[in-house]
Amino acid sequence: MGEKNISIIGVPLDLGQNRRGVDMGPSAIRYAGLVERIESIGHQVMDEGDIYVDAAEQRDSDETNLKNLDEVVKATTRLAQKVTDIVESGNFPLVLGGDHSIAIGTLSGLAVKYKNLGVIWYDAHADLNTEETSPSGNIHGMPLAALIGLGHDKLVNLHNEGQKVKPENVVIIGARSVDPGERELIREKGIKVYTMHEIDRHGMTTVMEDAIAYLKDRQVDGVHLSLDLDGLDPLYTPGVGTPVPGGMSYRESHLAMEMLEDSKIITSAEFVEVNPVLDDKNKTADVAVGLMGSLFGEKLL
Ligand code: EXY
Ligand code: MN
Ligand code: MN
Ligand code: MN
Repeated sequence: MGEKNISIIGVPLDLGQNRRGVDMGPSAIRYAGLVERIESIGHQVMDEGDIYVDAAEQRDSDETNLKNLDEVVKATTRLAQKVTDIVESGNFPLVLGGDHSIAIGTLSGLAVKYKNLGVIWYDAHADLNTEETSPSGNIHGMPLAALIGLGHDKLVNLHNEGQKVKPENVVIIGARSVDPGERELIREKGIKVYTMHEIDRHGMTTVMEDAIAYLKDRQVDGVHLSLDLDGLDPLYTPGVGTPVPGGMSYRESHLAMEMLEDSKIITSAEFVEVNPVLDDKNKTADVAVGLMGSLFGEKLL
């Protein structure tokens, strides 16, 4: 594994959803020993602190089915600029959530450099809702829609105008809770999705081999891993805001990370939805740090 220069950014944002506590995700992950873990593998690590997040005037106000829109836009805009700076400095951006709405900032920042970026969305959910289709008005269920150019223009045009990610460059892995509007969008845009059914039928090895080959065929100029800890089964990651039973196992997830490391295709990553308030001790943050270890080349032997 070539030594990397990794820049860590925390995003203590919980305004993209309703359950308090996920703003403490970055602290929980640091407390789980992230910096030491990655340094022990031989990488250079720079912890660049946290993005400032404004307090919400009317938290969860949902007159527009886009709760806390302005505060989410402000925080993700700051994040986008920071990610652009990190990428332009030549470092590897490692973003810590915070709820999954932060991905709008991360990927908007990456899109300044990567014009044909691949995205691996490791998640129980598709996160492809818009204000028209969302059952909750929570923006953490909308990032991928906004990034492919659909939804409120403050989200779609964040940091720079228009679409940041092409739908044909997206691979969703682990989906098992997909809303009607999202299903329609997946069919309409032909988005590649490996649900838990495919993972059960074919196994994680085949799914990851196919996903990596698919993205290579797309001639992507980088691949971003957006890993939502609720993609794993809640048995392993109970500290998440929207747990869904029947998820990916601890070992399936490590195998996925090990295969991504082996492929050398990953150019940036974010780990989101760690909520220590809902957790069993710091178990979910511990799992997140372990997965990052595998993603950055930690070996079992
Ligand atoms: N699909 C549901 C919604 O849009 O409200 C649940 C979304 C959960 C999103 C979490 C981040 O993955
Ligand atoms: Mn998600
Ligand atoms: Mn999710
Ligand atoms: Mn979630």
